Parts: sequence; structure tokens; C-alpha cells
Amino acid sequence: MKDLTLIIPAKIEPESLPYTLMKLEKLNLNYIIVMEKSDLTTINAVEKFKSKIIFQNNKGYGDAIIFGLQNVKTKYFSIIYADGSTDPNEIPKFYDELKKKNLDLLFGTRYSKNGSSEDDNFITYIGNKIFTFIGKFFFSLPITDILYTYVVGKTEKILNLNLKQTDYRFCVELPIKAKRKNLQISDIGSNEKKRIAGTKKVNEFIDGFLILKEMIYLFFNHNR
Ligand SMILES: Nc1nc2c(ncn2[C@@H]2O[C@H](COP(=O)(O)OP(=O)(O)OP(=O)(O)O)[C@@H](O)[C@H]2O)c(=O)[nH]1
Ligand SMILES: [Mg+2]
Repeated sequence: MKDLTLIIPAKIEPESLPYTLMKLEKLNLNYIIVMEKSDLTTINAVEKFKSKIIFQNNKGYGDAIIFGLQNVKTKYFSIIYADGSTDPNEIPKFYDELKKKNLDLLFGTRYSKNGSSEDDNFITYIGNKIFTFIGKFFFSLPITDILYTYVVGKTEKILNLNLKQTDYRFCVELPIKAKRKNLQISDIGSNEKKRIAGTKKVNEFIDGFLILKEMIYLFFNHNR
């Protein structure tokens, strides 16, 4: 998988990130960690992997992923997380499926065959179901888990989408714009693990509201 680069956004993950990186080293995968310069605890915790870190100029989850994507030099990319919830051992399966079906984007899903989650709570589960339904009904998205955003795909295709959202709105902006540009999209079962340590960065209510607002905006505006 020399033609694949993993993008790992990380914010205040001093316990989880070293563990995730050890797994990646074992799998011999290329990766880029995207962090804020001010996140000294995480930077110190991964001192020996510092050549793989790039620093975002701005803030935010979406900003980190977009900046990471702009730095990918391989044909394929993957978005994967520092908190241990997205298991890197699933990458070979994702990568093989993407290539076999010649897809542009392949999304992990916790809610279809071979999918599960140890990290969902009642609110995130219901939220995901509602947003996935809106995605299917109003945007014809062929995916069953819109907010997971554990993805592999073709770098050139995602860069062409002109993604702009610097926060968690990125999660819905990506599949909606991809569908509108007629990218070949599918999903594949994934087992989400529990966050290893640290606190989640998503605020279910504030980010949920922003995500809903983004979906309404994109429904009425086709040309952003
Ligand atoms: N660089 C950067 N990384 C971020 C930012 N916000 C979140 N992340 C990282 O993005 C990944 C996903 O964040 P989480 O807090 O686990 O969010 P989530 O997985 O959607 O939510 P839960 O799993 O439900 O807790 C983690 O690796 C975070 O460290 C940010 O502002 N900047
Ligand atoms: Mg998480």
C-alpha cells in the first residue's frame, strides 16, 4: 500500500495517538499527523514520530483534514483518527475494496453488515441515524453512516471537491459534494472501537446543530 497516505487529525490526544501510531508502524503504512502548534502535550508524546507531523495554520477538525489532504502525495488517501476508534487493521480491507470496485470514495459504516460500534452512545446513535436518513432522502447518498467519516479514496477526486468546512460540518459536506460531482461512492462494514483515553472533541448539540444547518444550506445551494 505504498500509494496510500493516512491523514490523522489529532487534538489533545497524548495517550491515544502514540498507541495508534504504533499500530500504523506495524502495518508499515504512510501517514501524516495534523495538529495545532500549540498542542505541546500531544507533540511531546509523539516526539519520535515528529517527522510525520504537519501543523495546521488555522483551527478545527475539517481544517486539519483539508490541510492534510493538500499534503498527500500518493494516489490514495485515508482519513483515520488518533483516538483509537478507527482500527488501522481495517485499512487493507478498505483499500482492496476501493480498488476492486474502482470507487472514488469508500466510507466505513458501523450500521450495515459486518459493522458495529463500542463507542456510540444513545445520542450519537440517534443523531447518526437522523442525519443519515436526511442524507439518503434529500441527497440520495448511498451510505448508511454519514458521520463516521472513516474513509479511503482517490486523492485527486477529493481535492477537486473544493471542501471548505473547517469544523465537523466537513462530515456532511464531503459525501454531499462527492455525490453532486458524480463520484463513485460506497460503504463497507467497520467495527468502531472505544476511544482509548482523553475526551471527545465533538459537542453533540452544538456540532449537531451546525451539521443540520450545513445540510439545509447545501440543499438550497448547489454551487458552493
Ligand atoms: N488537528 C485537529 N484534530 C482534531 C480537532 N478536533 C478533533 N480532532 C481529532 O479528530 C479525531 C476525531 O475527534 P473525536 O473527538 O474523536 O470525534 P468523534 O470521533 O467524531 O467523536 P466521538 O468518537 O463520538 O468522541 C480525533 O483524532 C481528534 O483528536 C481539531 O480541531 N484539530
Ligand atoms: Mg472519536
